[in-house]
Amino acid sequence: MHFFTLHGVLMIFLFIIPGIPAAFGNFMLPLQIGAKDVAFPRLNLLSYWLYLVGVLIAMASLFSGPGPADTGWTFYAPYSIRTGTNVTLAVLAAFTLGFSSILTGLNFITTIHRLRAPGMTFFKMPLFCWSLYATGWIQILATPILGITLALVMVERLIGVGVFDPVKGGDPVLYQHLFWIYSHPAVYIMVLPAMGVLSEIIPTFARRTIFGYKAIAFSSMAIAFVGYLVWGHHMFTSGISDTSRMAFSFLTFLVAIPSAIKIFNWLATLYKGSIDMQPPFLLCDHFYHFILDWRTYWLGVGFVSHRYSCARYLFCGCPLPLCHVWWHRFYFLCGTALLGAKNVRPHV
Ligand SMILES: [Cu+2]
Repeated sequence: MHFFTLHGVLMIFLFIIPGIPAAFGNFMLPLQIGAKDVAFPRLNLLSYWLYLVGVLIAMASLFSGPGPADTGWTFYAPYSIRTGTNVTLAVLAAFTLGFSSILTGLNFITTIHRLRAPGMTFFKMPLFCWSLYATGWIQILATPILGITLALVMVERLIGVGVFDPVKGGDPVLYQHLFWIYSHPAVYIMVLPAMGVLSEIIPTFARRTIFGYKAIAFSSMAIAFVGYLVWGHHMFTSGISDTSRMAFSFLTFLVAIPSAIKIFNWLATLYKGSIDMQPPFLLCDHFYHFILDWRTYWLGVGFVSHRYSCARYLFCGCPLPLCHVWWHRFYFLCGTALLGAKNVRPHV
């Protein structure tokens, strides 16, 4: 479990979340909207230092005290409250990295609202900026919830206040609600910027203007919004009611609509394009396979196997549903975000 926690925490908080927005967004956003810099350069620098401090704390949590956390990257209570491993430092690292992420989102949203060059209206912005804009709102609205939740874990571990541990009168399912209210939208912090990259690369290498510009722009916003409503799909086996399960399943399918809007508009952009098979384009193609697999998975196999595995879990205690979450994280998320990130390079 130490290894999986390490892998999860480093991959999610240190790499995929800041990856495209912090590394590429900072360079591309001002360039693409004709600004000299982001709106708050000093805050930007603070965000960088917070990231660095968060990384150092995460590293320190591996080598100090009672050894690396063994909770998994989700820090589920009550285990995360009770385990003797170094959860407090690991959680503090995620807390600090969260601050860095919030400041980046704040900066990008202000930059887009205030620093667009004259004539650069919202609907003239490149689609990568739209994706950063949608991502920024998630970073601002969702990340604080994670921050507060992790702070409560620290308080409970250090002072013993009963928030999540039932022995102290706390509620462990509350932890899952709070965690996933952030962590599902965080899926879109990771993938929306990658989708923005695709919306730039595909028209460039198909040598056509993007098909359905406004639809793609709005679909980013729609994904960001609907992403807040689906957290319960991570809790199908936590004892939530059948009604909640149905509602969260339905809402989760809703996300497929704006995602499919993107995919079909990309396809329409490729149609009759004069495609230049350069490496960035091939990586987009690969991304396509990831995301199409994902959608097929949700709509077909996913739904059936999900119900089946939930039932198995309820009746025989078989932890198969976990495989679903693993798949979601590692295959889809890391796959698409990484391929998106690899795409960012100067156009030929
Ligand atoms: Cu989710």
